[in-house]
Amino acid sequence: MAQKSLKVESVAEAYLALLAERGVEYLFANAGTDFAPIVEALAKADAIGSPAPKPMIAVHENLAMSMAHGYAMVSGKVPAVMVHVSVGTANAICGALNAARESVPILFTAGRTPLTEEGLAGARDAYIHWGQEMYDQAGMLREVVKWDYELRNAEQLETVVDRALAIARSEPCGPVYLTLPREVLAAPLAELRYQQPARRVAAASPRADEAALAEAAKILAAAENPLILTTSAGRDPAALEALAALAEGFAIPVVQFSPRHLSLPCDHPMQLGFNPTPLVAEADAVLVLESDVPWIPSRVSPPAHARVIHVGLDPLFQRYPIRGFLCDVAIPARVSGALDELAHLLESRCDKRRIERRRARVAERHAVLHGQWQALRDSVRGARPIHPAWLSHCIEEIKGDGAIVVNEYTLMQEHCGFRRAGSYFGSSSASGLGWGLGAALGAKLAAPERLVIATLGDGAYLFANPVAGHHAARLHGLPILTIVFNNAMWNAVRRATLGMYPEGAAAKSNHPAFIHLEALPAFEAVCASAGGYGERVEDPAELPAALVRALDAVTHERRQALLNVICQAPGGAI
Ligand SMILES: Cc1ncc(C[n+]2csc(CCOP(=O)(O)OP(=O)(O)O)c2C)c(N)n1
Ligand SMILES: [Mg+2]
Repeated sequence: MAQKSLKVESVAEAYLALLAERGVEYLFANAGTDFAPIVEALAKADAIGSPAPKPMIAVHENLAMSMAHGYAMVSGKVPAVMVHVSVGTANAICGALNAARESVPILFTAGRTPLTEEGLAGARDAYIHWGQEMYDQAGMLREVVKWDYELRNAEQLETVVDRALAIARSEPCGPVYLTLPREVLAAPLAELRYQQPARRVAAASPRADEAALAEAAKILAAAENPLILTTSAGRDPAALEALAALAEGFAIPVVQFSPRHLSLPCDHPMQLGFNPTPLVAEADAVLVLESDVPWIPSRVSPPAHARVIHVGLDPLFQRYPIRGFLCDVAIPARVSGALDELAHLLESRCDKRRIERRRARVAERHAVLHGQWQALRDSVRGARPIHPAWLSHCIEEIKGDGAIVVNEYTLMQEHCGFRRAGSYFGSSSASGLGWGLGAALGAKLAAPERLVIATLGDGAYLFANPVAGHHAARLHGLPILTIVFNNAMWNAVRRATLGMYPEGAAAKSNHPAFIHLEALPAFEAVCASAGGYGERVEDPAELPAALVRALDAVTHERRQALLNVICQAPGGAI
């Protein structure tokens, strides 16, 4: 435990130095007049070589948040984001919602309009300094973040920064929000004194309660048809192996519903796909691992006699207003540890013959399911417009095991397999569109040696503010491959309409409102305009070669690339 000190001239310098000392490597930012002391402090840090996070410009706040999100989810470190007062915060909230629901730790900060009208250094000196002030700037997002506060003076700096980071890093992790008034940042300060390492650390993750685990083991051992459902077990990298071992050892099938992380390798014998509906209906015990929505109750629910166990860092998802999934045992725990202990408990309780009978049944289902997927791929490989299953399969063929894929909606995982922990990331359950492009850039920043692919719908791409995204890729030297599944529509809106009104007027209309996206710009030219490689692909036979060309630009020329793949939207008439 050491008391350290650093010569500084302002609170802003001390603040930035402390962030760097606490391991915050990057400050993703979109600036305004509130940034003057930060700009000054960064220039000084640069000139004299004092510690500071690396500044990363993003020309839209949603991009800054998405880049920070992608960086945090791949690196496991906490990034800082800073935006311009009330208005910048407003633009960033969609990104904060995404990060909050995915438990992604971000130190989200914003300037405050100068509080004083004259007198102090940093006091108001521009027209906007009145209109941008709010009574409660943090009120806009208090429901979203885990904690918010305003830095009021230099004396509290270390406590405030350490508390912000400790709360962001304590499970379930998530964004915290700190406002930084201009006068406070500009205030003179001669020395930063701080403890290194920090004396206010994050809370350790919870370990499963023994009695609750024993109850869970009893339920699973007694079941004929147990089922594991997960969305994000793989957020804990050790969970992939633990889940693979438990599922295989006790022949329990696994469905990854709406996965945001890879939780089980695609070729695992217990991998039964991505649709829980048929299996939930037959299960007599369900083990839900890190899943906010394990099934859709209006479609299916476990039979009344089935017992349901939920395991996760917050198995009740306490920040969700309503969530009524049946739950007989709820175990707050890191999934990998809980699964290891559960496997140990099951070892002595299970009936080996029953397990082997089940293994044979699951193998049959596995073969049928994988056969159906293969048959679909075979039937659509020549389809024009290109079928998303064929595109997904072609991506699997080129990506290699080391790639990171960031998917906003459109990649079909049954046709594009993943094996390694941390190789797949899906969009947040908050589903704030416009995340994928920025998140892929942040992932590349965290893992520059790995191939990073963003798979996006045409809608998701447009929401991402593509000019800003391609600019960031070029400016920060982040050569990613973006693949747009361009069906020229918001198919999600179409599917929702057909689902509610299968025989309705919209289903019969040639041109229902708010579904088709006509007159789309040439996405490949948008990427090319930022120095990237761009290509439009319409011919399914040409797709593998186009992917190789794009990959070559990314890996050999170290240029970003985009394939604008003209796709069909399967399922439904309009
Ligand atoms: C910020 C935001 N606005 C609107 C929506 C509603 N929404 C969900 S999916 C979707 C369409 C996505 O289009 P695209 O990416 O092209 O995928 P597709 O539905 O065509 O497969 C929309 C508009 C949203 N999720 N987030
Ligand atoms: Mg679309």
